[in-house]
Amino acid sequence: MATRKKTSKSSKKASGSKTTKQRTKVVCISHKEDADGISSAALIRQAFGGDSILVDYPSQMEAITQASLDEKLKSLYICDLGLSKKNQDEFVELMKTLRKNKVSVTYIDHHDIDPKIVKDLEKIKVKLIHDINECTTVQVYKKFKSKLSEHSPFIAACAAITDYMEDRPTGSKLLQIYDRQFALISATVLTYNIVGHQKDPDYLLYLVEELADSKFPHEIPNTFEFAQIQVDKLAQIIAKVKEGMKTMKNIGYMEIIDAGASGAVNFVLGLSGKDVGVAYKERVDHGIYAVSVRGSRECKVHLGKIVNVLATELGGSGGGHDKACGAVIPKPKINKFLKEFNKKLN
Ligand SMILES: [Mn+2]
Repeated sequence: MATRKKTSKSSKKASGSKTTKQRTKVVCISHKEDADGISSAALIRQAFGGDSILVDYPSQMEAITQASLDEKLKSLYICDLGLSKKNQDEFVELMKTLRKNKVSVTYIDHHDIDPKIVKDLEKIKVKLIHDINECTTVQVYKKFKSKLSEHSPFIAACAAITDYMEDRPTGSKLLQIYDRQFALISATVLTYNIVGHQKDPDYLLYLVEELADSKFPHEIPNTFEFAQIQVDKLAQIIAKVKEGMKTMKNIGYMEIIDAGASGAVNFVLGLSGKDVGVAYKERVDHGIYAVSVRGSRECKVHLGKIVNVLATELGGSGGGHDKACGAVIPKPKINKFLKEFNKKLN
């Protein structure tokens, strides 16, 4: 196992100074579940230093709240974390508090956003970098290119690949710099290491540091070996999905027991022959289901918008992209969610 560096680059406490509350800290809160979130955190770290805080959707607001209470916080970057009907107003309120305290806030994202929230954020001068047509890391790269290393477009290209956005204007240009197969294998190995380490926050932070340090995924020890283990697990999931998947008129769906829902959902989509696949997994301690949804190329509706509304109606939350999104649904409501979702796709 490689030696991991200390995770904190933040400035030391000003010793002996009696003028308190000097704001010096740079913090980036980013999405921990995929290569776009991890790579965004890496490029922000490369450009501005500071601390990285990696979160999933259920813990997003809590993390922003915690960071906003830090009296040393000077500038906050929030990356690849989409908002939903459930949390968007609370998000604006938190931003207001931060702005009152003169904290500089940059919000960089590519998920669907309510135009009203855009206005609210612009009004309080949150720096909003938002384009639904490029992944977050590509937008970070474009915006802060002058502060980034020669290696950074490679990180951005990998993030674009894993977010299915390597065909977009900037994403495709960045990918063209590199050999396609080299970028694909790097992005994929990176993704498998991220997905397989969701319960190891130190490892995820280590990945952020190594990427910020301009390392290729293959230069980080054991990444390919680890990816091979993940690939084998996925092969086993294929067999399970073939056995356990069910269908309604418009969806294929399956409850996942011993793997991640997001790892299984593409197989549910593909093997069901439907245009929409749903995989869900119980979060045992929370009384909720984590739901992953994917649409085929033929799927013409915006799944993220539908799921955002439906999940909120059922007391959960959700949202995301047109063909890839997620939700949190209270456990007793999962069947209702599936039925209503199927109906809305008519
Ligand atoms: Mn993303």
